[in-house]
Amino acid sequence: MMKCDVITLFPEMIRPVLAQSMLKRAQEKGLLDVRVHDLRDFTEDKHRTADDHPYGGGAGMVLKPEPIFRAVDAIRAGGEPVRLILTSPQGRPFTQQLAFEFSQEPRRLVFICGRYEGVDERVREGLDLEEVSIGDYVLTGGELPALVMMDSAVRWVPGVLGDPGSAKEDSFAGTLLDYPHYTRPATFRGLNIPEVLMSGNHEAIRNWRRKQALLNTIKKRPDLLGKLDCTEEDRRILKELNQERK
Ligand code: 4H7
Repeated sequence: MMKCDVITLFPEMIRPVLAQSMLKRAQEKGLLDVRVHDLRDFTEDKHRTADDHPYGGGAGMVLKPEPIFRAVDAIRAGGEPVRLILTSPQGRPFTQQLAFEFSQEPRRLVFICGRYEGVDERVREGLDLEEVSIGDYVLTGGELPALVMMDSAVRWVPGVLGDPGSAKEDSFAGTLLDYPHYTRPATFRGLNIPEVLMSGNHEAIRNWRRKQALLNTIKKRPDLLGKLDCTEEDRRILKELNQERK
């Protein structure tokens, strides 16, 4: 069971996504619990102000520390231990490995979503939090990264995917890209599916898929091959591929 909290100025960026597809079903099955907290509910002035101008001047606004600390205090008041995550471009990279780790986390995962120019630095100084980034690009807010991390982690919770093998077999689990997939019709606009997939020879199909996965990885992400610990079979297939290229 994965337990999450999201602290955000835009709860409606989170809620409709949680109400669809796998994230919805994971919650219905009791495998995921997400509580969305509107940062404005933790302000104390009549205008419900969550941001303010930066000290030292400059353009844009900064998220005030008090509402964020109050939101975290309110979550902590529930008595469950928490793991605080600030989604930020300055964070350590989010990976399949960290997604798996989140899925196994017994504490509540509390995602703090930054906005505007970011959060007051005392949020980092005063809260024991981890800063995590979904990639080297800038977004207008931390909400999409929080959704990305929850989505990627929940796939690892047993029972969320129909077939327990699915999470493991996907791209990156073994640092290889995926093999090509086909469904009906067998011929579409003159394009045929590979013969082997109709052969009923499961060993040959398994072999073909592994070979295509290796080929895909060589072509699209050669950097990933370095990290792969090759099986005997992989070495054989790689040799075959080398032969075929000559
Ligand atoms: C925390 C601090 C995550 C959150 C600063 C968040 C990219 C990622 C944000 C900022 C995010 C990621 C505010 C800094 C907008 C940049 C223009 C929200 N962007 N931002 N500024 N890669 N933005 O995971």
